[in-house]
Amino acid sequence: MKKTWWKEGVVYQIYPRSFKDANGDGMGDLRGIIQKLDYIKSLGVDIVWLCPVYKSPNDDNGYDISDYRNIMDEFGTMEDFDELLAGFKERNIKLVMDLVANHSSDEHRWFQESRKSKGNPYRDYYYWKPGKPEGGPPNNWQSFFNGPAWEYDEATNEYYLHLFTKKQPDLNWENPKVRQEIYDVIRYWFDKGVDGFRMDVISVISKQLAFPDSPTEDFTTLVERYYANGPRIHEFLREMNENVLRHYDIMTVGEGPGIDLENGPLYVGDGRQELDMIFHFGHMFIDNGPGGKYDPVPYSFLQFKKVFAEWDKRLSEAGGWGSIFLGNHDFSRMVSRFGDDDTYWKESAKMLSTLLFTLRGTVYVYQGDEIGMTNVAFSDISHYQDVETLNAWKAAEAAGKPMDRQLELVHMQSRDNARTPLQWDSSENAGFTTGKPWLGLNPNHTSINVAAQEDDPDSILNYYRKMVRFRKQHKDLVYGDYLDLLPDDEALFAYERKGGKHYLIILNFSASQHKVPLQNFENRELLISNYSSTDNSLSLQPWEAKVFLIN
Ligand code: ISL
Ligand code: CA
Repeated sequence: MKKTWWKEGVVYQIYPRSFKDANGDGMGDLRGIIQKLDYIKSLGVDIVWLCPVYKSPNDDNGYDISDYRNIMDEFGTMEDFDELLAGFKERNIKLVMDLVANHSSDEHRWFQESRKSKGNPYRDYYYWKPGKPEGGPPNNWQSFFNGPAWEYDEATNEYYLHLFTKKQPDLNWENPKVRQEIYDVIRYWFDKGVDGFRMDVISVISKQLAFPDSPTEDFTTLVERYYANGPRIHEFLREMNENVLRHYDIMTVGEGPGIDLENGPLYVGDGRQELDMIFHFGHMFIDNGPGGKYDPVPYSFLQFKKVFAEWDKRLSEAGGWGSIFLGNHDFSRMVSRFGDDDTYWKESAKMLSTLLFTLRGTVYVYQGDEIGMTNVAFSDISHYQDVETLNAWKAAEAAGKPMDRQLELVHMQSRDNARTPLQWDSSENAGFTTGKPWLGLNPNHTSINVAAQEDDPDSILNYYRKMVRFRKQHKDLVYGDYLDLLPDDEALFAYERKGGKHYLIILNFSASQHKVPLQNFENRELLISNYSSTDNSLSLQPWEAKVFLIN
């Protein structure tokens, strides 16, 4: 397997709005990140992925871009950006940006022109269609954030497509000019010295041009059958690769719903000349019901393990490379979701990080997870800001759903769980801002914060630091083969990693003690555990993690 910096590097994801506010307006900004460069370096990470910082009216927190070559007013200036980039370079940290190219903002100049007239040169930068003869939108597609995926525009008496909010019109990738515009944007940032892109919803950029009505309202089916993996997706990606990507030493990671075991390898397989990595949501959509995340089904631990085993197998067969993550700005907090954020908060947060750092693939750590930040439960919907959460709320109200239950679902699923400001210290605004935070802080910042963990050798923060170093010292944890040993165990996750060296990892996903039912690992040496007092045995305390070297 070919070795590269982006396979070995650990990525730290920054959601700038919630990271650190330098000017007291309550919103994180680039100068805030500059202030924390040494903190980021102290984690030992090699790569930072920065969520969108481009000019944006912020209908979806920067995922609606109105100018791809400028910085959002709230976040600072291009001078700030250049200083930040230089700060990363000085510290030998690569910077990966977010490319949101499935859609722009409706305030982008292209869209402003496009909507003016049917004959405007920018008209076919987007998808415009007349309504159905009997009235209403061109088809029954629904947007990711509830409601129809088409918005009527009076000026020209047509509808435009928006798979996300109506302020995020979908760009028409069929138009070669649009594709060249995007490649130019990519080149612009690479020429500045940026080291790669995470590509937002890249799985849906190629549309089914017949725009068929869907016979089912089931949203998951809609995405899988009609939105994702369109007919020209791989042609577009290959063209992008030929035009720009392959001319730079950079990394790419595509993301998107509808990427599964069958089509995943097509994005990243050896010789495909498309992307380096993708984020699939196999384990992240595990509790999504047919109606999506606000229609949840119970989460299955066996299925969770199976996702890792199957993806590892598929990708290695295809000569592709995986992305390992348990949370990001779109999901609830990993310790609340997969661990126990109450009694075994510390143990389970460390155990989950042990999983992250011992799987094959590039590891992505989401800001705040390194201190075990948890979900928040605001008492009232008025405290929430996320457009997905709010639209789902309105839809539930309109459908006459029980709203107590909906609030519980918001507590469980809202993207704002991951977006509350980073907890730097125990002071009133958690050291995040001197002003009023744009989104409420998690009240537990008085106990869960960076300052409290900085010098505590037993803290989650210092465990992350240790795991980052550990992974670097044991390259077989990056590249070695992966084998799940107990796929049917309801509480234990146990696997081997094998390269030149041989490792056994055993993880307890429960609050009871267990003896791991394995033989043939007699000659073992315990290298890491998340408990301070532990032994070489195969017994595990609640939420315990052990990593052994097998001789
Ligand atoms: O967030 C999800 C579930 O809650 C996903 O379905 C998500 O909408 C999808 O993965 C796309 O996410 C990305 O594009 C969106 C943006 O809102 C997200 O923040 C971004 O990560 C539209 O640009
Ligand atoms: Ca600010």
